[in-house]
Amino acid sequence: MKILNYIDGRLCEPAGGSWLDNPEPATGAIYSQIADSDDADLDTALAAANRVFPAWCQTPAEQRSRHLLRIADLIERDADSLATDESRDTGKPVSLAARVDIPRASDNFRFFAAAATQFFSESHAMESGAINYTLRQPHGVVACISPWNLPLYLLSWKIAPALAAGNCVIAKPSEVTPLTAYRLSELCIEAGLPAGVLNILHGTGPGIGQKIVDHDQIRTISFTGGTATGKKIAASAAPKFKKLSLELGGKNPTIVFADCNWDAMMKTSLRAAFANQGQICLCGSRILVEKSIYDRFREEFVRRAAQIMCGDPMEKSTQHGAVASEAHMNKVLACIDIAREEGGNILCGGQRVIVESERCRDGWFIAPTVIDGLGPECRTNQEEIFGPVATIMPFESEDEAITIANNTNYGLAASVWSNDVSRCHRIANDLQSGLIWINTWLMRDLRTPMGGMKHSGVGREGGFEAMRFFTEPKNVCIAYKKDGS
Ligand code: TXE
Repeated sequence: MKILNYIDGRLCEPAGGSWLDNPEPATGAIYSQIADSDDADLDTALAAANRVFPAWCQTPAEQRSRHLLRIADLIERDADSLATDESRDTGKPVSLAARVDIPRASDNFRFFAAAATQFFSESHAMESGAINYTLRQPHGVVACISPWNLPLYLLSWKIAPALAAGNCVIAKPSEVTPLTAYRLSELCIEAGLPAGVLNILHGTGPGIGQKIVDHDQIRTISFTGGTATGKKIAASAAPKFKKLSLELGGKNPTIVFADCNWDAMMKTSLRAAFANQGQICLCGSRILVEKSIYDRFREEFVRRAAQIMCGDPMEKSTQHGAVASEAHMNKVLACIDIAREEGGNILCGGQRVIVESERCRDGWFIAPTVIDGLGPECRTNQEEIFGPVATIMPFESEDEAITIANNTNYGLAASVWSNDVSRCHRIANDLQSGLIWINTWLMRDLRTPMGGMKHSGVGREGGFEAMRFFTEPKNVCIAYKKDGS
């Protein structure tokens, strides 16, 4: 099977004839070849996007919206096979892809189809006799670069607002998980999206990814991925004053107080730690627990983590699949070794799992791992692991919980469990995180700002924040006094 580029409305082989292997994480076997794009592919895509941009940005919002709705409908029609493909390409349980990834991809198109028709700009009247109105115009051709953990979900989260706002797009999905982006390009053709409006180039990050970032015709870049890659992109973009949205890593605290609703907290904290094998930037990987309930929490959390069903992602009963790549498995296992060296107690997991299914014997599985006995300053509690690994730490007071929670370079998300309403408001006010959940986790309203502070990124996605990111504000001031003063 060949995963082709989508350029100027057509599926095409890479100009340079170069291909990358695409393995299935659950088996380790190569099952497809990915187009490895180069400058020539980028030039063709940019020529197509620039050619169609004037027509696309003048297409009435209502019609742009209909294009996005058609794509959403087709994703829904093919939801089952897309979920199977997403599971195969990422190693995540097919049940998760069917419940979360694919529905969310169609929701993204549907949501921004509505946003296209609801977006508005401001006007400011001046008492001195003038009125300002702000035009919000699309940039032209923008870049959307997405990662491997939630492939279609995060790609569509960028593409949909960019198109809704009237831009043309050069998208670069992760080379680790390109399959559903390829499926999306087939659906865009079927939906009748005008040629060149969306172009999807496959290939490596340092290769075609960096070429896209560096290209003078790309002035706006929306990126989700690792903080180290975000730094590189920011450094390349800064001298050219490009507009950037960076959604990067996290080291998110789950803060548990003794007065919480225990059952809801336990169930959700487990999900926050291990959903998608811990490969969600919003995962709660540092669990801070009030000292009076620490022993009870540790016993139940570890017991339940050890019971999470790890197996063939294609089995409906599987709760915990493979991690996305062999390199990533080795990185996560190396992080667990560091935790051991730092003196951490591995309470469960801590190693690669050979699952029972014959098909998956060589797959890249890691058992849900819980570690305690480490202080907040150690590497394990400072660096993003991005795998099924959570640490537990005790705290004595609200102030101490906040201090530990804020004591990292990251500032993406946090969740707080307590039934004391005033305390929840106080903590939400003091936490250095872009997203704060109280008595829940990953409850998402697509209208709300999504993104982090500190090393977790720059800018916000979601709702009109995304529409504003993908448009350039231009203020027009009209004086209506006769002397024009
Ligand atoms: O992601 P990369 P990696 C974190 C997580 C993980 C670490 C590294 O901690 O262990 O990042 O993952 C493209 N110019 N997250 O290295 O490289 C790349 O092809 C332009 C958190 O696999 O950040 C892919 O499409 N593009 C995260 C995308 O960037 C470049 C999700 C993301 O890959 C590029 C994933 C370059 N120079 C990993 N280099 C989250 N925030 O959810 C790479 N890319």
